[in-house]
Amino acid sequence: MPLAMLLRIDASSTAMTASEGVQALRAVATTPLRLGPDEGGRDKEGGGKVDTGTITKPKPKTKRPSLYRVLLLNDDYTPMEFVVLVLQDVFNKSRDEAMRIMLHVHNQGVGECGIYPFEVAETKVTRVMDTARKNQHPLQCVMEKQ
Ligand code: TYC
Repeated sequence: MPLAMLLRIDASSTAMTASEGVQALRAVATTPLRLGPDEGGRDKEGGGKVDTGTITKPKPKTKRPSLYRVLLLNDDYTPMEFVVLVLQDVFNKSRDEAMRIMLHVHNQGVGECGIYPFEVAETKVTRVMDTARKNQHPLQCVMEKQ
């Protein structure tokens, strides 16, 4: 409530009784001060926070995305050259790195092609599975949460 209204000191004011005056002064004394940003938004005693009426931007909360490992599985039928080409094309590996990963999968049964955020990993798995199916190879590709 504006001070002028509480104290009835505006043009349309009428006489105030003593108890009205005391009430008005109490209201002024108990109304929180609206402090500006340079006053730290704290009351004069340096106590708790006071509503400054200032709208501030909420702090942007950034979350790092969960990561997923994309794995190739070995089988007895998919040609080695096909696996190497998939690793170069889908996972952007060099010829040497693609060969290394393919041989690792061939010998160990499973191997990592890369680690990506969920949607990137999902897209890569889909691309591998789609090209394998189109070429009638049983190659399997899966993703697992890191
Ligand atoms: N084991 C396959 C072969 O001997 C080659 C192969 C490698 C297949 C890796 C799948 O993910 C794979 N032709």
